[in-house]
Amino acid sequence: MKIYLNGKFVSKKEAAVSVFDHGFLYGDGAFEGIRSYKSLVFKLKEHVNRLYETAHTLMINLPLTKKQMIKAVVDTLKTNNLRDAYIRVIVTRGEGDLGLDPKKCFGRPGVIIIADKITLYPKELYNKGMEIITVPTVRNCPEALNPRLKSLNYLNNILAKIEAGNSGYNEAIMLDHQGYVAECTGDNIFIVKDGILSTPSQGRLKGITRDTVLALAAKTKIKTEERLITRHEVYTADECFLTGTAAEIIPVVKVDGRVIGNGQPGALTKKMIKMFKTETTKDGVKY
Ligand code: PXG
Repeated sequence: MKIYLNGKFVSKKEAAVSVFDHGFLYGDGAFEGIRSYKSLVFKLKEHVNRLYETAHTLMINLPLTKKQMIKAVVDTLKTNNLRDAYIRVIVTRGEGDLGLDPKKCFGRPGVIIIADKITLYPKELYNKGMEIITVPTVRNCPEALNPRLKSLNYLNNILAKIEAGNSGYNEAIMLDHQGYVAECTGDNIFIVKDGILSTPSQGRLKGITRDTVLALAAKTKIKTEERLITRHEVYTADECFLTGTAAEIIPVVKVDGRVIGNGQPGALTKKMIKMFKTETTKDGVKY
């Protein structure tokens, strides 16, 4: 495996960052998780745009232009001879001293690109649907650390993932700071009620898979809503599913012990999975 590290390809063993890197010391950085399907990097431009938006708010000046970043991702895939892959782009503040002041980071921001494989949930769950729970840890309040930032500081999500695991579940719903459904630890959430597809409007990452599903639904005249959603609405939905680059689209059939719909992956969920699959072969950067 060859890893892109600040403009060079190095082996897994050589791919190391300084213990003084603020990405390591403080989670001071940004990342993206991207997939390629049959030599097409799905929604690469959208991922790069989101990465640069996070970096902009964090005031991290990336050493690459967006165009160079796209090329670096593609080169990493080519170097590793991967046609179907999971790509992790990591941007760190760079090396500094032991204070958290980013002004004292004399090093250039670091850019690391790893291309590998990922399986998030067991395969059979995609057919029979997943059971999830709501966990006590609420999603970061937007005014403190906006969930729209895909920062290297994922402790909020990791705490929720631990709570899910402690209770024997793979994934968990996190509520926002006002008690509405926000998202899961690494996925966005959708519900279907009376043919309308709804997803939370606040307190969550603006997922690229989520936006793809919304766009596909609009294209096929399925009504969509981005709004506040309560747990009661999830419990009483006809269908529920999660979306994410790693997860893709996964049906949810039980939430907090409540059966969703008839307890089977729903018709609209299955339709979206099918449409999404087709889309992954179309919309991206070919290599
Ligand atoms: N919410 C959160 C909190 C995420 O981290 C999503 C939603 C879905 O967004 P996209 O843009 O991917 O549709 C994410 C993305 C992992 C992993 O290693 C997690 C994500 C992506 C890739 C890998 O668990 N989360």
